[in-house]
Amino acid sequence: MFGSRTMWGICSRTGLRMVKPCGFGRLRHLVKPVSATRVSGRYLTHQKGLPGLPVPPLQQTCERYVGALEPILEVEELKHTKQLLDEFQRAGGVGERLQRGLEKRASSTENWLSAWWVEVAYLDYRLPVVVHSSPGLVLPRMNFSDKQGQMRFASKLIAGVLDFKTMIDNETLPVEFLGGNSLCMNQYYEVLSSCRIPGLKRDSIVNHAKSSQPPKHITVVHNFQFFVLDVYSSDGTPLTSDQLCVQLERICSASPETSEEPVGILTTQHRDSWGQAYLNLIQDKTNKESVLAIQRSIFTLCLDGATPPASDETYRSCAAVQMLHGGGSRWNSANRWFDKTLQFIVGEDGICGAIYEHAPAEGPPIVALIDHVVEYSRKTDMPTSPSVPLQTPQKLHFNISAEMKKDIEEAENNMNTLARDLDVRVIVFGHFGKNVPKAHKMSPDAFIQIALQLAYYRTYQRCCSTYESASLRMYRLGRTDTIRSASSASASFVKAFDDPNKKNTEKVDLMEKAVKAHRAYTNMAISGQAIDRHLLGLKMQAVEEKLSVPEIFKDPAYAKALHYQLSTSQVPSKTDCVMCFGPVVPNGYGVCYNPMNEHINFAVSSFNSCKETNAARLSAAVEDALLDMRTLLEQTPRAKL
Ligand code: COA
Ligand code: HC5
Repeated sequence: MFGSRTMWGICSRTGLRMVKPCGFGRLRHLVKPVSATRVSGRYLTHQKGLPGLPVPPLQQTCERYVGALEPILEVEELKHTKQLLDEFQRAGGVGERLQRGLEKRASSTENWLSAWWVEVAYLDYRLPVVVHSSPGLVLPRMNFSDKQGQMRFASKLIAGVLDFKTMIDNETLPVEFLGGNSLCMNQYYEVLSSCRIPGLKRDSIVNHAKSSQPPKHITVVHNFQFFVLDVYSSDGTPLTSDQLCVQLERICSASPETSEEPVGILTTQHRDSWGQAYLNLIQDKTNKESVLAIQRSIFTLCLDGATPPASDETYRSCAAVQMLHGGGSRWNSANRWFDKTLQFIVGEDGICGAIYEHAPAEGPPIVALIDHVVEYSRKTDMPTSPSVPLQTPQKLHFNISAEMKKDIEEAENNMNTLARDLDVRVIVFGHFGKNVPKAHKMSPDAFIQIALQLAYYRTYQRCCSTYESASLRMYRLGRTDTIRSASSASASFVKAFDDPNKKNTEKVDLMEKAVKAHRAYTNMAISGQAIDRHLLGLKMQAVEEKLSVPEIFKDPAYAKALHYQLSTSQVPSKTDCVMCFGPVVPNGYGVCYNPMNEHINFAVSSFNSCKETNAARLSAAVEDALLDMRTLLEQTPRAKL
């Protein structure tokens, strides 16, 4: 699945291959002005050429499901599940009916899964987006340490995003490739000018890029106060970074520390509570206009105040916390609008990064944008500014009732509890990167995943249900499926590793098998043949057809399979950055990693309220596992492949 197209430039940041000549990028002369929307020809032609997401065969999924359960279930439990699956698949049974329904749906929709997935994974999910859903991204510490430097860097950052936006608007973004196949580019059109809106039971997403008058402003938040900043001049050209810097200075002078209500903190709430508070908030006309201005804005820039002190050693972990939740109400948690799809965060002391609301897109498009911004910000030949007067940035006002004040107080308390609960450890594993597994002819991603399995097993003496994100972007509107990294092969390897009765040759053989099995699962997942989204689809189809939910979904084994104590994701980037997210279960870990050639950045998260988990302990175990696996490979002569 890899490496067949040597003539193309390889984009090491996403692990995806970027191809200029055959993208819609070639037709630069056909460019549209800034307001161009996605409905023009090139983009659509590319999208239409993509295959639709397949519906895997029913029997295949049932068999593979049993295989995936083996390492995490007891024998008796598995026997019970097999019986339920036999009944489910029986000729003329409910499985066949649902499968037919799914196949019909696949033939009449652009993607049979994506809308359901966005609802189930995001819009119906009611825990706060903070920590529980929105990923953070930490950039290397920048070279500034005061307010002036903060504003100068932030203005370059805005200019860099606008430069990337021009490529989106003009459809000159290079198409990405994975294993020789072109990828769906839709997510790039979903991340700017969009926002999540809280509802009472289900949230929604608005995307103003598609409106007849797309927004020309960003929102800037400083000392918890929001401003609208127009970033295009009247002739449609983006403001230069010099001009933007002047505007940011005006914003900072207009927003000293005040006792104004920190309204942004409301977006950290449980979604039902925020949905209710939102209705109250927007009853007031001024508030409604202010909220709309934030929702419509291209993105939000958070100019943060001070952050808790950190040593060089803890810097990246502290920065990850700032990106994920802002550190609580006394630090920067209210200096955000967490519903906003994309928020850039720039602190006073060189700390910078981003957080994004996950519903509209996966990490890779966000990372591609950020890589571009970093490259752009390093340019020395910035365009110079014409000296035209610029409109004063507008402050957004909020009228806060006594009831809203209470909501804000409650949000502050809950946010502070959540901030105290989250533990994040960033480690830069410096001994090797993709180079070592490659030299041993192994997939680096699979090698890292098997090391995670070993680390977990050594810590808990058991395997756990493990999630790794696999991209489905080979298909139109594709999002993700699950690579189940705990397999029978990985279980055999991790159990043998510290067994003194096993020979090294045997251990290496088991390692190879585990790594190969993982890579095989990956290939299966990215080609739409994994099990998790298919099972979800069958369940949703039952709901759609108003049938009772089949027994296989009420089976405790299904709940166990979905209780991911390891929730992991590889997110590569060109820039040496770290991405992070929280655990998805109270007693689990979130592990995000960015494998570079000679080192690997990891962010491991856990909850302090869970006595069994400890991010520092697991990250140390991961380092040991990687090193021990290398040592084993180096010390053991291998059989011919
Ligand atoms: N021998 C030597 N080299 C190998 C190899 C082997 N046996 N197997 C793989 N490689 C090479 C590949 O050619 C590739 O080379 P490159 O660095 O020059 O590009 C490199 O090793 C990496 O390959 P691998 O580690 O196998 O992983 P991958 O890049 O194919 O990525 C996934 C695997 C699962 C991460 C990827 O398919 C995917 O789905 N990515 C998206 C995940 C995502 O969306 N995350 C965010 C969710 S919000
Ligand atoms: C900026 C990097 C973000 C990575 C986020 C990510 O991996 O999200 C996963 C999305 C998916 O559908 O698999 C979900 N996860 C965080 C729970 C792994």
